[in-house]
Amino acid sequence: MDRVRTLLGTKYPIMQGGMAWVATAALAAAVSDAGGLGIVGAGHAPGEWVRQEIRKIRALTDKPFGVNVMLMSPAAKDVVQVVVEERVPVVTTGAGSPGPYMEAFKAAGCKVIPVVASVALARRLERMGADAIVAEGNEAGGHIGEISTMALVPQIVDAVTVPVIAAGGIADGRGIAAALMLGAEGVQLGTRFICTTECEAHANYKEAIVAAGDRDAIICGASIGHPVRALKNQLTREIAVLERQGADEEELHKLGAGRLRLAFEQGDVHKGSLMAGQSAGLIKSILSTQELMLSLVEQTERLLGRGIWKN
Ligand code: TUI
Repeated sequence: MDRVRTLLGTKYPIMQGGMAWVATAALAAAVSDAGGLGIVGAGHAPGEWVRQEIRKIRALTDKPFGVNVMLMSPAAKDVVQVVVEERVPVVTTGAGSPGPYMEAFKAAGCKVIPVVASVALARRLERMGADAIVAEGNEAGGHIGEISTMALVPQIVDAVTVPVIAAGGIADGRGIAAALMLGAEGVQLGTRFICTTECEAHANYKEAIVAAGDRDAIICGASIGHPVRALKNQLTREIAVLERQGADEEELHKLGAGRLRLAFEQGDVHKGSLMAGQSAGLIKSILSTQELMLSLVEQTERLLGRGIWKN
């Protein structure tokens, strides 16, 4: 467990997911201040937006933080350049392989923690110098793989020697304790951090997660090979109709474009994309990041013993 705290330079081995739009400097700074690793999600944003967020977080906290590079973004290369120039302490990546950028990250002294959904990619990235691996099960929100957290985490733990951080379906101390039992040495939570006061998402988005039940976070886009988990609403129903009609990638992308922003900024819970994981059904409150972090730590310690994260 201490390998992850040492690598991140944090009090707790708890990371906040680098969610597109949702994970701004305000949220990331609050998580880092509370003893976790806050992460700015670059999503599809241009490099210069990411630079501004890095400067904001540095003005808000002196604690370590990370940036998530979404590799499917057309701006990914520019974002990588900014991350390297700014010497961001921790870089996580998603939706692809960061292989081509690995050397640049390492040369800038960034710790690289790719998010993966398969054993094969975890192995490949360890060979390329990844400092740790986030094993993300398909309970997670947003762009996901095919394997559940319960099955994926121990298989990646067995396949690599670097520390593994579990993600997908975790929203409380029970989930954290379970992940540690599977051999993970840290955890990453996304959806749970949306429901915090410091998260800048529209209140309607947060309240939709709090109101969600066990079957509300569904998968869209699997027919074109880009499965995305989001809360069921008018948008997901329209996408499902198009998918049943055999719509191609272009049509589906046209329908999906700009919808996360619509949810985040306007709070449009009907036409917006309310990306969220299956843990939405577990989340019943909007807390301050500090309160949330303390309750996660308290619950985990109650299960696994006081003082597991002393010092
Ligand atoms: O990346 C994520 N989750 C995301 S990215 C995102 S942005 C977006 N916006 C609109 C539409 C679609 C996406 C929202 N959520 N999680 C990490 C993750 N990476 N999960 C799965 C993967 C993954 C999948 C395939 C990583 C690599 C991969 O293949 C790489 C290869 O080349 O083998």
